[in-house]
Amino acid sequence: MKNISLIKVTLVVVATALASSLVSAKDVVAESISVIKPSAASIIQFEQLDLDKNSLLSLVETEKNTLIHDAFTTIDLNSDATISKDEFAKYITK
Ligand SMILES: [Ca+2]
Ligand SMILES: [Ca+2]
Repeated sequence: MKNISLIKVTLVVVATALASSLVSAKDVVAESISVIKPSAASIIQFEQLDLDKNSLLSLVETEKNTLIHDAFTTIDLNSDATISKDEFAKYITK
């Protein structure tokens, strides 16, 4: 009987170790998601502002977002009077 309970204890220890390694793996995933998050959020914001869905923001389309609107000429790197997703992402991640 002693042997069986020893095996049980061993199993519990192994299970606990496995569970904690799963938790730490989750933490790593959560960390990498939080690293990706800012640019993902910016793309969602871009798409919300892009009313005619042409993947470009005009000055009028940015009027709802004061920060973007005020920085329009700064964000518009090639000065074509529209903000592309690339220009937007570069500004947000800067
Ligand atoms: Ca647009
Ligand atoms: Ca541009």
